[in-house]
Amino acid sequence: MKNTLLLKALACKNDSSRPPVWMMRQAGRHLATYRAIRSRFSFLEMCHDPDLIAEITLLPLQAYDLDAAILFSDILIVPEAMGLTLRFEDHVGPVFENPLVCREDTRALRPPDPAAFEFVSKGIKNIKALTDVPLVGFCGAPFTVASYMIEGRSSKDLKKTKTRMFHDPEGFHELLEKITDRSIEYLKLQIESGVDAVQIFDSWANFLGYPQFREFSLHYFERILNELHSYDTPVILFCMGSSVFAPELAGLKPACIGLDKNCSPADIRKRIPRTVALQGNLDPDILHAPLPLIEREVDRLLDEMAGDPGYIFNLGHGIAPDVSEEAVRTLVSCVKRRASCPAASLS
Ligand code: 1CP
Repeated sequence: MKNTLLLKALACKNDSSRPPVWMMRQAGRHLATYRAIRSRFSFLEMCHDPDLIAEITLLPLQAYDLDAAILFSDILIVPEAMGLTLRFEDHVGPVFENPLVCREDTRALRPPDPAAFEFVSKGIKNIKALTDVPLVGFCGAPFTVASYMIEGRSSKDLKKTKTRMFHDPEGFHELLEKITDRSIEYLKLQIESGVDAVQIFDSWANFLGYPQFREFSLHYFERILNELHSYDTPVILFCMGSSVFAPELAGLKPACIGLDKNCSPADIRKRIPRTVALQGNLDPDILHAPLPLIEREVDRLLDEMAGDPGYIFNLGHGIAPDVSEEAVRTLVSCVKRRASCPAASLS
């Protein structure tokens, strides 16, 4: 591997004058090359085909000078392997035809099948043969994945999920346990197939109150981290809500915490051990701003975290589909410009 900047930052040992840069949802609809492939295949066809997985994962690396690739796949591949029928509708997003409405539905979920994720394993091997930048694998956090399995589609309030959680906590834990088992299996397969780091996305953790976050999300992060411990592969925990939950996440000793947009990373750093890397957290909507404003905000974040050997530049959530490639290119070149500046030390 030629570009090791991400791995150095994940180890909190990046002594270069700039942080590594990659972006959540970099391999998606904002790219013209992605949309061209998407016009020929359904989203699930793309997710299930190892050659397309590799081709799409590499698209953002061809468009921008990034320091990491993220596997092209989706968090909902896990519930699909558990027996839910998934489709992606234009203008709607993911839809499960048979969402979980009661405890019996959870008990009827399909048992583990070692061959279920073979296409992902082949996709990862294809990618690794084609690139020398680190590859980030991922899965959804059990709480976020459970919310899709219960709601059946994207939801603005997670009302069904939280009602189920409060009315039948035991049944809800039963579901979270099952998702956790399959997620561990899925991440182990990704690691054994060659990914260099993994990220767990708890995109809807911000819907949880503090005690519920501890009970219904943090506990399952801990189970996953314990299971992956022996691999030595860095694990990044990303939460919407991490600006509040970061100290709890740090207590699990992940390699890195992905921060949402609602905090100052330098403030969070004061409360997080120097052995845990921080990733984030530019507001993704800044990519809709005029280019000089994008540069100003990227510079502001770089100044804030200058000299931190465990900092990774990223957004606070994923790139929106209607962002221009010019905006993303501006962001990346602004980070790369720092390569010629001397490293400042963090006070
Ligand atoms: O129609 C299309 O072309 C599909 C668009 C698309 C893409 C490109 C979806 C549907 N998923 C993806 C890829 C994807 N999803 C990646 C690939 C790599 C990359 O980051 O570039 C990743 C990491 C995900 C993860 C994912 N899927 C999350 C967690 C991250 C986040 O953004 O919060 C979530 C919540 C999903 C569910 C999902 N899949 C797709 C959509 C539109 C959604 C979200 C729907 C919603 O807002 O509820």
